[in-house]
Amino acid sequence: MRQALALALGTFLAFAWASTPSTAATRDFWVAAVDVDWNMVPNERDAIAGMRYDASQTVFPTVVYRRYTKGWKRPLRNSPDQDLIPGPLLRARVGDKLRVHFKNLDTAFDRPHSMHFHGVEYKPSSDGAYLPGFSGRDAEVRPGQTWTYRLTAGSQSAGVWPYHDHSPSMDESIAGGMYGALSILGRHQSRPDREFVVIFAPMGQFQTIDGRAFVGNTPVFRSWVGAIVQWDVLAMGSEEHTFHVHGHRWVARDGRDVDTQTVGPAESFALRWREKDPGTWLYHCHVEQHMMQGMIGIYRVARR
Ligand SMILES: [Cu+2]
Repeated sequence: MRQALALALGTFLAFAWASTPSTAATRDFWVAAVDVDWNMVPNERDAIAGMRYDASQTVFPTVVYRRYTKGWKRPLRNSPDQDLIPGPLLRARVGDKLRVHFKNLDTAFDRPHSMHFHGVEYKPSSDGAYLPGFSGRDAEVRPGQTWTYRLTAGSQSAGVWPYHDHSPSMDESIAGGMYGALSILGRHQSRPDREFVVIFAPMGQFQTIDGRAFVGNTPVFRSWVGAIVQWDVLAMGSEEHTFHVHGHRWVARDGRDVDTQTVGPAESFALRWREKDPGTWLYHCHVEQHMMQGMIGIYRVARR
């Protein structure tokens, strides 16, 4: 009896395995480090507090990650919601291989740069982290040079993870916005209808979301009633942040329903809901000092 059961179970598992769609793919991404003048407050105001700023307070030269077409032929927007900060959202599925082709096109600062990825599997030559005497060219890609990082989305890689510069210029590069996110679906997980990336990080005198401060500058995320919405929430820097969305709740990792969730340096989480609440809502860090220094934005749900 036990043998028969084991056989039946084995047959079932073999069938389940065989019927798993073979979707594993190799995904190529083309990314470069480019120097830009970045404006943290393009509309020059904190509309909620009624404060005004001018460009001398909000613009600074920095280096960021930019998405390119194959062979770095043509620059692209990093995503529909964000032009340059964060870097491109690198999407994959468990089982996929990722090849991230990186070129340092920084001509303003003459700094080395790199990409270091959380959450995925790789050999030390794709670590991108500078360690004198041990690390190689992956960890200090000089201006004009390139490196290809070879990553695998393993069985423990489902979720959202940060990537960032880990070269000798790591400190100033991260302070200047050299970070982004990987978004890896589970083997059988469907894609959401909308996916929003929120990266909390300090920048200059401001506390920013995706390198911008205050409503009207931070991304305006949009969805519609019935849409499956995913928020990818990450933090860089040295502080904890508490992600909060008005009028909505979601299920945290421990199974509780929450409307506020904490994220610390280099931590990340993804959350989903099916949208049912039309209107214009706020999302923000609920550390109130951070919110007042810029970590707040608008989320708009169409009635549809
Ligand atoms: Cu915060």
